[in-house]
Amino acid sequence: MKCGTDFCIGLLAALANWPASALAANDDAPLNYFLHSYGPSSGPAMILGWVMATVCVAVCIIIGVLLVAAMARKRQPADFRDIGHEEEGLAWVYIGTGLSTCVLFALAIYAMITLNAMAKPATAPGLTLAVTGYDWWWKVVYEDEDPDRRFVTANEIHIPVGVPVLIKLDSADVIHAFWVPLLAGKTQMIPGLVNRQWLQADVAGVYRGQCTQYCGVQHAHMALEVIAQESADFKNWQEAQRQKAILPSAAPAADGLKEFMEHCSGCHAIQGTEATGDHGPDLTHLNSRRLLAAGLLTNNPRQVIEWITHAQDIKPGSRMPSIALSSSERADLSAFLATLN
Ligand code: HEC
Ligand SMILES: [Cu+2]
Repeated sequence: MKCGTDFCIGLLAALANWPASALAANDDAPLNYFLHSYGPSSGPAMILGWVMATVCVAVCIIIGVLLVAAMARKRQPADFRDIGHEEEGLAWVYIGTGLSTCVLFALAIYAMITLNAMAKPATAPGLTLAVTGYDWWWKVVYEDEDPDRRFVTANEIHIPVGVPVLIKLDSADVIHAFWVPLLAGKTQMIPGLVNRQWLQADVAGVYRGQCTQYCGVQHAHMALEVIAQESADFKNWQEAQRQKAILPSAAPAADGLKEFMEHCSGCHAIQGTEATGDHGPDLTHLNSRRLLAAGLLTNNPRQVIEWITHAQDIKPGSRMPSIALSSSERADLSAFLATLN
C-alpha cells in the first residue's frame, strides 16, 4: 500500500516537474509556474494541488455526464406507475451525498498530512534569514551568531542549493505576505509578529517571488528574487556581502560620497560610512543586485540615476522621493554609486 502511494506521488511529481531542466536554465523563471515545485518545501503542496484539481475535474465530468444522460433518457411507461412514490428516487441523493462526504473527508485528511509533511525540513536549516516587508520592498538580514558576520541586503536572496533555509518573516508597516511559488507556500508578514517559513531549492536558478497580500498602491511592484547557487558560489557571494564599502578618496566619486551623505544617508545605509538610515534598502553592495526597486527595473548605472531623479514617476507613491540634482551632482553621485560592488 505504502509502496503504491509512493509510486503515485513519484509519478505525479515527475509529470509536474517535466519542464524542470528547461526552467532551471531560464534566468526569468516566471511566477505562473506555481503548479511546479523545485524543492521539498513546496513539493507536497504541489501534489496536493494536482490531486485536488484532478478530483474537481472528475466531479464536473461525472455530473455533466449524468445530467446529459438524465435529459436524454425518455420516460418509460413503467415510470408513470411510480407517480406518488417519488421518494424512491431519493436513494440517489443519499448515494451522492454519501460519496461526496467520503471524498471530501479523504481530501481533508490528505491536506492535513500534507501540512504536517511540510511543517519542518528533514534536516536542521543550514541558514537563517530575517526578512522584513516594507512598503514596497524587502529587507533581508543574513543572521550569524557572530555579529561581525551578519549582513543586510534587499530584494535579492541568495541561498545554497539543497540546503533548507529558515526564513523569519516580519513587517515594518502593514501586512505583507512572502511568496516564492516554485519553492514554498505563502506566509503572512505581520507587524510585531515573527512568522517562520522554510524553503529549499534543489536546482540552481533564479526564482521570482512576490508580495501576495495587498499592501497599498505599489503592492504589484513588490517583487523579489531567490537565487539558488552551488555551495562554492554562494560562499563567495556571502563573503563579498560581508565586506564594507571601500571609500573613494579622489574626485568625482569622493564628491559623490559627500552628496550621498547630504541627500541620502537619512534613509540608506552603506556599511563603512556614517550612513545608517534604515527607511530604504542597504546600498553597500548595490551593484551586486540584478534588479532595482523590488524587481521593477534592471540594475545598471543609467537606471540607477533615472530612479534617483524620477522615483515618483517610475514607482508613484514609493517611499523614496524624486531627488532634484544638478548635472555635476548627478555625475559625482553616479561615480560614487558605481563603486558600490
Ligand atoms: C525619504 C527616504 C529616502 C531618501 C532621502 C532616499 N531614498 Fe533611496 N530609497 C528609499 C526607499 C524607501 C527605497 C525603496 C523603494 C522601493 O523599492 O519601493 C529606495 C530605493 C533606492 C534605490 C534602489 C535600491 C534597490 O536595491 O532597489 C537606490 C539606488 C536609492 N534608493 C538611492 C538613493 C540615493 C542615491 C538617494 C540620495 C540622492 C536616495 N536614495 C534618497 C528611500 C529614500
Ligand atoms: Cu503587498
